Amino acid sequence: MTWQVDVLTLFPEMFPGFLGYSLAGRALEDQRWSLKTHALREFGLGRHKAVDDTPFGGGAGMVIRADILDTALEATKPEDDRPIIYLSPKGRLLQQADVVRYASGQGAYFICGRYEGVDERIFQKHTIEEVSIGDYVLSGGEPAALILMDACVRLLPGVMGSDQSGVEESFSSGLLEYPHYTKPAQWDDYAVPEILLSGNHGAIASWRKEQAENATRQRRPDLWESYQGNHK
Ligand code: 6GU
Repeated sequence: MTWQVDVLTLFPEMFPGFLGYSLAGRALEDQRWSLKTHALREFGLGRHKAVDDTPFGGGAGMVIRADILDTALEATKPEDDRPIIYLSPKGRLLQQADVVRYASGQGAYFICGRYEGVDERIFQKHTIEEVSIGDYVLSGGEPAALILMDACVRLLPGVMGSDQSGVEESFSSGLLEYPHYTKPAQWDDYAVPEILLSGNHGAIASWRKEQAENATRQRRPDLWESYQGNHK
């Protein structure tokens, strides 16, 4: 079974977007996953196919109507157990563990919002995971959906090839990655760390671990705390 993505959006033209140019685009061509968009506009009301309205209680911006979103969901939502994910800055912060969980399932159904958001009552009727990709605000959920897809697709069988780069990486070890170097060994005034040229694989592994730990301690005290907790 191919890993299947559906996206409900006001901007279907944004997909596959930048994914078409990378590993995920190649994997899409190779049918290692599938992508289907659904235009929310088609479910809009009246001559202008309106999908939103002004917020009750006043305030800026527009809110996507729950009834319209519901009609769209009922018409297009998955028949299988794929999660319905609403991308929003007030969602639970996406972690690599979530990406691994999504990638190991059948796929996902993404709802991309715009404006100030969606009428909250949609979450009462439907089981929807509200997910954020970081503590900053985007103008819409589409780039976030693309990013989440990219993170999942690279983990699908056969997508990254036979190398180890998908397993031995940051966030599965709990540490940031150690630094990488390639030829030339001497570039202008800058030399590659001597140990990497030593051929001593044990010493190299220790050095890399130390580098990863130092980087994590300095840059990400939050990750460092939980790493230490997990390695007691
Ligand atoms: Cl998932 N959506 C939007 N609109 N902004 C975000 C986000 C998502 N994650 C961080 N900022």
